[in-house]
Amino acid sequence: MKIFKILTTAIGILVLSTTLSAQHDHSSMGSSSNRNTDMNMNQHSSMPMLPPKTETLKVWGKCAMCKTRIEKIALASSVISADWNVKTKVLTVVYEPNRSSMDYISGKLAKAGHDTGLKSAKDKAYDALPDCCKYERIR
Ligand SMILES: [Cu+2]
Repeated sequence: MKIFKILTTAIGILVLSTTLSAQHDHSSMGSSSNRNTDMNMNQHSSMPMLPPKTETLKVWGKCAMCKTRIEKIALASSVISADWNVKTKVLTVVYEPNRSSMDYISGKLAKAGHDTGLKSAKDKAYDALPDCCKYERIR
């Protein structure tokens, strides 16, 4: 009699746990509540669908090689378009504010040896530039 009781409770627990886990599966399969949070997250991540920004940054350089390098670095920093003027030393970039920033681009340029209006390159990085690119440093 005792064994029978234990058995039935054991079976009962088993059935209960399987139904419970089945319910869990259901909710993780994407019930309405989960989908709502997903959608909210999507909205959040795409919310900064801000219009592209156009900004200018002073970037010190000297020659056509610098132009290629500077624009390449900018384009690798998630900008939409980049143009560096050899004469004015002004880099014009168009970028999505949620994907890039002037600080970020500046950091990359400084690492390549180019002083910018926001960041100075380390001497080591500047020294590594080809001779034709050794612009006159202001500081
Ligand atoms: Cu150069």
